[in-house]
Amino acid sequence: MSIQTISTTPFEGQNPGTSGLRKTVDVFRQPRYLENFVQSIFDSVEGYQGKTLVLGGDGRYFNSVAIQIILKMAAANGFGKVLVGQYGILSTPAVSCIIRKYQTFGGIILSASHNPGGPDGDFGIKYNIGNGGPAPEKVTNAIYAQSQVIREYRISDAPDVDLSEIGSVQMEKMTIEVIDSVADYAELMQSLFDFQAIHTMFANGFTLRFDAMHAVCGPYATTIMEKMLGAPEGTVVNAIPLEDFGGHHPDPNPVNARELMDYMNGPDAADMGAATDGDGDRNMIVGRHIAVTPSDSLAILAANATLIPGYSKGIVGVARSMPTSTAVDRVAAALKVPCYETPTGWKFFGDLLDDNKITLCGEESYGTSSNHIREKDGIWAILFWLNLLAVTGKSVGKTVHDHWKRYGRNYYSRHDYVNIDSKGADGLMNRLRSLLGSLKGKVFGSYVVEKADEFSYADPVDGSVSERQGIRIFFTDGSRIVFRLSGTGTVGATLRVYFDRYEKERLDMDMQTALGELVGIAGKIADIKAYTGLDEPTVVT
Ligand code: VG1
Ligand code: CO
Repeated sequence: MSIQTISTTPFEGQNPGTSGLRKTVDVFRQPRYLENFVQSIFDSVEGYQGKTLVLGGDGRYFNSVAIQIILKMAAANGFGKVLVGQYGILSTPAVSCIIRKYQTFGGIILSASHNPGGPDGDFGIKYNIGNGGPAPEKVTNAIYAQSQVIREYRISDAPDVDLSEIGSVQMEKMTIEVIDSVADYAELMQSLFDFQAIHTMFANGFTLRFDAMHAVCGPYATTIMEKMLGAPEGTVVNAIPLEDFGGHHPDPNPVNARELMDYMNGPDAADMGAATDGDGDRNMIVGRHIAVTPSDSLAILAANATLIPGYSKGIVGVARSMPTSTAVDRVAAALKVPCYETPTGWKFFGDLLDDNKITLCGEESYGTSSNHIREKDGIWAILFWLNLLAVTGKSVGKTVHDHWKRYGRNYYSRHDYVNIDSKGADGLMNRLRSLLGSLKGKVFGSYVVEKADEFSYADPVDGSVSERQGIRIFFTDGSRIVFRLSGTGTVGATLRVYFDRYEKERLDMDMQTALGELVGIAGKIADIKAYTGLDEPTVVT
């Protein structure tokens, strides 16, 4: 065994987006591509000599190849130890949990999350810091800068390590400890929720259908739901992680989790349906004939937090990403706790959680979590709902309707125009930017523009400013349209348009009917068809 120093030259575009570096497998498979990025991470952080790194991924294609390379590079760069999930499997929330529990230096997650996998799909890599959360922008900017001037990387020529057995092996001066992928995470869940109450609910015949979408949560959900909580075998479906997720987008929304939606709208619907994404940080909650919007889910969890053991003392504050609906704002106001509005992406919640400004946070993109870790957490959200239903005895549907009766309802939808031409997307945003000054007071049908701006965020903890985080048009009735470009795609550009309309009294309108006029206005103001070449959005959630 010896350590090699290999000369290299930079690759363009190794710029981490909303959540790590994501590219097609083809791009990642180029010689030196992964190595360059990993060395750039190590070169951008200080003080890791002799320290511990957590390493794992969602099991997608290229995961096992990448893990071996990263182990050899960690050994060559002087890490003392790597905690790696058995078979290289760790969900994103499990990595966050393990970093925090063992107070490691940081962690590397191999995943492109909800993006499709397989040889023709996407791959991704994300660095998390010692608080367990995604590296903040100052770190990701440094990694990118380093990737553009990199000259060499270090790697051991040790043979590949067998990751199928739990236990320790040595590589150079570094210890590699293969750990159970589920145990630490399951223990954390047990410390937050009333497992006994949920167990009793299942024993009394409550039914759950958990769709793991052939992604990382299969083993976690099977252990927690079926073994620990006594849900019947078969509760978890699509439970075996596959390298290509069975050819589907492992994205838990009503469009991509069609199978679950059909089941929950059919005659055999379970009491609750749930799904998680590629790396286990997203969740979707479904009741019989009702899908809970993620923005409502966050608001409902906040409103009921004191019913859950881990949050029985109440919450100190909440945060949501800017495009997320304002449903949680109303709950925060009623609880008299602050509500923070952050740019899209979990990395912006880290400081607020570390500084104890918030307890719960979430995004419209099917992400919710709390201060228990520093990532969004799919199984956590599902357990929160199960615990809530076990305590109240209500159905999912009644829980949602009761919430609307008390707080009013935010009709909410997101329209995605996927893989459009980048020039067109930039053109659309630039034109909107140029219109901002002239929109105020303009009348569109029954709507009047109250103000329009471009969101920028100053982190209240460290003062760092993130600009150009989305264009917002507010109307006098409190409705809102938001435009932003995705930072997780790998081909062309993706335009996201978010619609949010609040109604105090009219609680049972059809979603697309309630938002129809706003959708038309967005198309008109942004001239979406001309810039994207699309008559209709690609995905509506
Ligand atoms: C999307 C979502 C964002 C989420 C991010 C990562 O980003 O909108 O809310 O945090 O994905 O989620 P974008 O830039 O494409 O809109 V995950 O589960 O893919 O890591
Ligand atoms: Co994810």
